[in-house]
Amino acid sequence: MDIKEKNVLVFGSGLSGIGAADLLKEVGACPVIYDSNEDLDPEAIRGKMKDGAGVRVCLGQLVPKMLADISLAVLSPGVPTDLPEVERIRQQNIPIWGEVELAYQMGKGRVLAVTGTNGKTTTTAMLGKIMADYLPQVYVVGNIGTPYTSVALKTTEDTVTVAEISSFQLETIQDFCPQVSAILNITEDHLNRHHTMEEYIRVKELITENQGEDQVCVLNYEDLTLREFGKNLRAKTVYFSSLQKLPQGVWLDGKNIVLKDGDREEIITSTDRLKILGRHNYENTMAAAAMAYYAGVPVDSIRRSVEEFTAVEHRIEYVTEKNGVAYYNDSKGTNPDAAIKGIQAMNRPTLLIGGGYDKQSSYEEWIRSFDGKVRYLVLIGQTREKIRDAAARCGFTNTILAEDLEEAVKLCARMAHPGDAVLLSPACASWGQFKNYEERGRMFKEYVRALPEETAE
Ligand code: UMA
Repeated sequence: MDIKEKNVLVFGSGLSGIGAADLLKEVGACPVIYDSNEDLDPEAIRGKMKDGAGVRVCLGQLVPKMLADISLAVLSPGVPTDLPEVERIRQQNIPIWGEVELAYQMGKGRVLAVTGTNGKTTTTAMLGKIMADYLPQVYVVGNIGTPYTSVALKTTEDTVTVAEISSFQLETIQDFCPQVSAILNITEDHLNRHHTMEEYIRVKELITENQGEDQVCVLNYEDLTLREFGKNLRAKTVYFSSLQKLPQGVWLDGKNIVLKDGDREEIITSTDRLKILGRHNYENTMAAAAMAYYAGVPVDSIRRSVEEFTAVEHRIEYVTEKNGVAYYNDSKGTNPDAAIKGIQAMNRPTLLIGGGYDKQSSYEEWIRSFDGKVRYLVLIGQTREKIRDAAARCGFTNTILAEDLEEAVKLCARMAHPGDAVLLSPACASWGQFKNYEERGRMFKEYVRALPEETAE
């Protein structure tokens, strides 16, 4: 589609919206930024752009006249596709692309894309490192925090773009086609947006929709939905498994991560040599290694990179020790399944801080995974009563409701004994209390660092 001099509606004025608007302006299109939040300041929105002068900004209700001269609409990932405003755009026969599709259409070079309910950020960051250690120009983009549109015009036939792609972003792709894709796992999340598990799975699987037989899709063999899905792909399926030896693909053999491609079998590394912990992280490593291998990186180079890789911020991140208590920030534990990984990684009695925005998840499985490790569950946010009731149904009654994160940290500090851990791993999104999980994690670390150190008398 030729969008030069065309008016393009950019829905959402967050990171993705600004990235999209900048790109559109740079290619000679006319972005019109629309945001349903009428309290925003149009001047401030223009100010976030590289060159926002003269850009039309519409706030509040999306009225028909705003759509009169629009040729294309670009949705930010946070905008639900079944919103009445989006329906209105559809009724006007205006094509709708997601921000990722816009970037893909305008970008060049190879794309490697990672999706899955959990582990996406770690896998993307690790794959980004493997690729950047081997190749001169690599961009790491997407849900990880840098909008794809913000780098798309810098890409060339020789660059590689490593993208973390969420289900929100996959909903609005059209031609997006990674050379290598991966779906790490699919467990319950974002049901408020996708409504049913079937729909959530369908959307996740779109990552491989446009791939052909020269392309590769890496899937978790231990996720039964994905195991089945992999049997009928146009792309070459490569499985990884943390539980069993596979005829081909990547698997964990004791401590060794092994790759087999045809007759060639190689040990990529041993889990003892990795700086990230837990079975889920070994799975992330296997996925990243498989993707890099099929993107042409030699095993020696993959080995060096994965062994150097350290954990990403907000993912079971060690903060500090105060008065003999270790504090961990797992703010990225934004759904029950991710939070289960958080609690499983703890090897001390733990005071757990949970709760937040209600994505209509069920919490029982998370609570059952406490396994006697959680001394107190301190709850904050919209879901705090819901989680307390779910915990009571599971027989866990050591729950405390706190006003906010700061109070929760102080309560934990007061109740913790030397040798305990305090873990923020909320099983919920941060929205409503914080801008995003990063802000929640940063605030947690600030509150922890501000706790007084007791000095021996
Ligand atoms: N908006 C509307 N109407 C709506 C919804 C939102 O006008 O119905 C407006 C809001 O008023 C706001 C803007 O849209 O001004 C926000 O857009 P957005 O929610 O798409 O957020 P961005 O700042 O563009 O950030 C997005 C991703 N956010 C979401 O998917 C919710 C970021 O992922 C991503 O890092 C960024 O693009 C860059 O690619 C964050 C996230 O929470 C980390 N992702 C979810 C997750 O990981 O679970 C999917």
